[in-house]
Order: sequence, then C-alpha cells, then structure tokens
Amino acid sequence: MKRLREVELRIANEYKTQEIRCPVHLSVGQEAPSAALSLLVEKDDFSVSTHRGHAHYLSKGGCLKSFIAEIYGKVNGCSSGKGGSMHLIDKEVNFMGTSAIVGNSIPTGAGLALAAKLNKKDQISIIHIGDGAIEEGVFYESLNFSVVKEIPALFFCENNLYSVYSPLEVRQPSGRSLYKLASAIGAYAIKSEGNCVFDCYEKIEKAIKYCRKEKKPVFIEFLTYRWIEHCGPNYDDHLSYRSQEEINFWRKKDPIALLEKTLSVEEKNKYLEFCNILESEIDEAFSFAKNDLPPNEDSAYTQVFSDL
Ligand SMILES: Cc1ncc(C[n+]2csc(CCOP(=O)(O)OP(=O)(O)O)c2C)c(N)n1
Ligand SMILES: [Mg+2]
Repeated sequence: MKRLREVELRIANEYKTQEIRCPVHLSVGQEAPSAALSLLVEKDDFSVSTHRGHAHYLSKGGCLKSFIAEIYGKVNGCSSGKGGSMHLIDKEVNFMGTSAIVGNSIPTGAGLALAAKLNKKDQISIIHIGDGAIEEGVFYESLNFSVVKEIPALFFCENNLYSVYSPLEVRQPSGRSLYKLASAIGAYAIKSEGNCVFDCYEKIEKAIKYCRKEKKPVFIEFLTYRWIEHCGPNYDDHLSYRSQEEINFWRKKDPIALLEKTLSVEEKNKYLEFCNILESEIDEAFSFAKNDLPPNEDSAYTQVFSDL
C-alpha cells in the first residue's frame, strides 16, 4: 500500500513539470484491494484493467521502471511509449491491458478466463472494474457468459461511490447493492471493507480459491474512496460534488494509517527501512523514464505487439 501510495504521489508531484503529457487517474486512497491482491495472485494469472489501472499493473508484478517510462511516453515504456497511463500492458506478467473506455476490458478478461479453461490451465482472470462499469451493457453480458460457461473470471470491483462527479444515487436505484446484483446473475459474490487491507486479503483469498478450484466466476465489491480528483494530480474538494463531511469520514479511514496503527515496534522499524528503500526505487524509476528516449517516428504505425 505504501509503495502504491508513494508512486502515485510522486506522479502527482512531477505532473506539474509538464513532462508527463497523458491524463492520469490516480488511486490514492484505494490502495488496499490491490495491495492485498498482489500477495495472492499468481504470475501466470491474467489481469485486465481500466483508466485507473496503475495500482492494478503494479499489483500484478508489472515493472515500475517500464510503467513510469510509459507515462512519460518513452520507448522503454511497457507499451513502447505509445499508450500512456490508460493503456498499460505487460505480457511478461500476463497483465493483458487497460482501456480508457469504461467496460471495454471486461469481455477481454472473460475471454482470457475462457482460454484458461479451454487450455485446461489453472489460471484465473482478474477483471478490474469500477462501480461505473456496472452501468455498461457489456458487464451484464460478460458476467452472464462467465456464469453460463463456468469460467474462472474474478470481477474485482472497486466501488468508490463515484463515476467522475456523479454519485451512485443519481446513477442507480437507491438501495441497490452491486454485489447482490452480481449474485442475482449467478456469480458467487462477496463484499469487502475496501479500506481494511486485512479484510481485503481474507475476501480475495477466499475468492481466488473458489475461482481456481470451481472454475466459476466470482464478483468482489470493495467499498473504498478516491482522494484526488477523478482525472489529474490535484485535490478537487472545493468543487463540492462530495460533501466535506463525507471526505473527512473517508480520510479517517485511510487504509495505510489503519495498518500503521497495528504495527509492533519491531514491525515499525522494518517498515521505516522499507520506506527508505522505496524512495530510492521510485527515484531510480523516474530518472530512468526522464532519461529514456521517445519512440522513433518510423514506428508510429507499427503495432506494439504483433502477436496479440
Ligand atoms: C463508455 C464510456 N463512457 C464514459 C466514459 C467517460 N468516463 C471516463 S472514466 C469514467 C468514470 C468511471 O467510473 P468508475 O467505473 O466508477 O471508475 P472510477 O473512475 O471511479 O475509478 C467515465 C464516465 C468513458 N471513458 N467510456
Ligand atoms: Mg467509481
């Protein structure tokens, strides 16, 4: 969680130099589900994600240097500098792509789950989505398909209560529960306290075991909250689409502060050591990215991956 937080805060800080030219959707406040997942997912498992995919890429074991180079639009970026923040892909770790179109990567994730089943592999496919994707038709088609075909797709839904500036109340009937809706379609569905990393770990562990063993879809809903503006490096509390009361409530539930409280003295010392190492790792990734070259003009129309 600390690694995800510090990487995102560094991006936010560097953004003002105007060297990062792609839009960024940061996950500050939403680190717990991805951090817990990183300890439970296998390298061989597939993963697809959304416009807010940085933490998902890193949780799958994606290379930090390639990720930062990508958002700087440089040739050693994971998508050869042609994708930017919303188009991350790293086949080395089976991170099969992110998309700027809400819901777009869901059928790709279901297809990967079907492939795993047809190839008689033990892999599962993690499909990262936000609450906004529940309003896309393709979500229903893909979940239904996954239920009917009995495929190992794990729908990993971070419900941060908003789609851009619109709260759930103006987008869906009041009182609707996202995980119950998924359950009604026939998936094994559970809900997690998305800001408590221990709860996330417990629920993800359970979900992955079921998905891998039964070869059936699971839907997990993590209740969480984004701190920074929808798109960009700044806070937008002054816009008032979220009440100060609500913001304060969630700031008190900071997943990192909640975990820090539980550390013993010995653990705290190790944690501080880790924070120092982390800072140098991030420094290195940013200087790698800044010193890297942009893609060659001749490669503008060549595919990044010809075998996909
Ligand atoms: C099909 C489609 N509709 C609308 C948009 C504009 N858009 C970009 S991100 C976003 C919000 C999605 O909300 P959610 O899925 O909850 O993800 P979050 O941003 O909260 O992580 C919207 C509406 C889009 N990119 N694609
Ligand atoms: Mg959302």
